[in-house]
Amino acid sequence: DPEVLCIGETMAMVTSADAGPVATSETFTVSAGGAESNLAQYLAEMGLATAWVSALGADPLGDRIVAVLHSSGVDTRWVTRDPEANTGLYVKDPGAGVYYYRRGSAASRLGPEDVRSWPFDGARWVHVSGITPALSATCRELLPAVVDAARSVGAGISFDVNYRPALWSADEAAATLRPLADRADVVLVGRDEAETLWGTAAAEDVAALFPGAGRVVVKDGDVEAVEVDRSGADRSAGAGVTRLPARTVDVVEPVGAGDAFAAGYLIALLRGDGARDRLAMGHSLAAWVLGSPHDNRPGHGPHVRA
Ligand code: KDG
Repeated sequence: DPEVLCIGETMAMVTSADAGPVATSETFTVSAGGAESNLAQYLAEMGLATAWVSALGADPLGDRIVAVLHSSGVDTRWVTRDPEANTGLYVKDPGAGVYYYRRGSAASRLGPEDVRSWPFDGARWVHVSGITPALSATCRELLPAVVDAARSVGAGISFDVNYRPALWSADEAAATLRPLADRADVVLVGRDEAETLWGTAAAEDVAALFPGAGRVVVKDGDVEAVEVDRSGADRSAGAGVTRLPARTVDVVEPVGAGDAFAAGYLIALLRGDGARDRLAMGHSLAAWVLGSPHDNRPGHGPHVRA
């Protein structure tokens, strides 16, 4: 049974093969794009029994996503295929940004009742992100149910804020995401993101937004990452604050760096590393993906070989 569950939407990701604009490129690659499944791939490759749990359309793009995740060793047994909805699509246009075609997607039709069929028994850790509540009204009810299920089996919860402005307003996101983050054991948030949503940027102030969360990690791009840890038995001694500068890298494409950081941090946390090593592992995986045009697993390439 899986020890880690990563729950959230993955879309078919379309990128031009020659890095040219979508409007004129002739050749495209299709891979899997999803914050939570990006993380699942790193964890699986590090040897953790990891399941990505979600829904896809009963379509060939859904088959392709399953194939990509399989090739990284991710357990996809709990991915349902919805015959009445499509797999979401995500198009990257170099220089111009990303375009979503995901409204009404199979994953957007997930809801709190789905949690009952997911493999929480035996899970040690559950990872979710702030993208999910932006997808639909039923998805908004999903995360509280996931948190309840994780708590009921004693699993830890990580929550990556992942504010996506294309999906909802900052006001709505700020109000919805704060109580969810407050219930997590680990909150990962970008300094810019915290500033946009809650008008707070200093790590200690950001951590104070989520007093219920054991550890809050604030990532300040190419500057540093800061962990505020209030989880220990020495809680009375106050929060432990650890800061670690980011690595210097030539950035090829930043998409996916947050997922890589989160994966590195969690891999280190789950194997019992201390705060400095948790941040260092986050920076390492982030640097690796920043220097590559891919969203995840640089070196593996976006293609699935049959
Ligand atoms: O973190 C990278 C993700 O943004 C990308 O893979 C797509 O999950 C995605 C999203 O919803 O933006």
